Amino acid sequence: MRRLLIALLCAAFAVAIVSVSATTAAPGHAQAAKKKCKKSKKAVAAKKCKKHGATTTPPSGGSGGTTSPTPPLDTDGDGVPDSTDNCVSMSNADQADADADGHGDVCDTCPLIANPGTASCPPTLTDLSTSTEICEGHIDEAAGTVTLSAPAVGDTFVAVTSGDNSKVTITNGGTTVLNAQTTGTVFMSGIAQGGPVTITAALNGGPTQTSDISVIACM
Ligand SMILES: [Ca+2]
Ligand SMILES: [Ca+2]
Repeated sequence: MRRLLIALLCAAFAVAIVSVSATTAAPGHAQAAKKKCKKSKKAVAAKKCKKHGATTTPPSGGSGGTTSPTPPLDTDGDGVPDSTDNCVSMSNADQADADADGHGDVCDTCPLIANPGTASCPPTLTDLSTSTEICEGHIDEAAGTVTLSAPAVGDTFVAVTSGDNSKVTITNGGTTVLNAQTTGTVFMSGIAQGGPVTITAALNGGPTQTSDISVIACM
């Protein structure tokens, strides 16, 4: 009887130990299993990325990312940014501006006469035409015409000079193009026979126009 009781106690004790070891070992085993699963998932994802040629990027906001500055706008691609280009729509790397009005020569409608900002080009002298001949002894003969590129704003005086005052003189030193007109008549006097004599017209010191005239004997 005593032996039987001892045997039963031992059996009960053994069952208890097995039960306790089973309950305490379970969490550790579960954690190990979870870790293994997590690693396995990462490995699968990495393999998938590699297969599609993608690379992993650091999370945004971290210290690993860098941004390059946006280059300034250069519409005509001449190397001069729009913000400082004197001709934004046409390439002019040299930025040439003969009349220094801020409009580059290549897109300045009047490159030799300053028209800063939105100002239109002022009228300029475009032509001087004279008779081929003028009569000796004729005084104040209408023998020439000057032409402006646009109607004069106010009365505009055009200076005209003779290359040889002993043969041809210019009455009043030139002619006046009246307000809103584009032409003016040049009066001359024939002094002595000879020629050709070069006549020159100039407006406000700008480009000049020239023409030749001779003095002949007239009946
Ligand atoms: Ca440019
Ligand atoms: Ca200019």
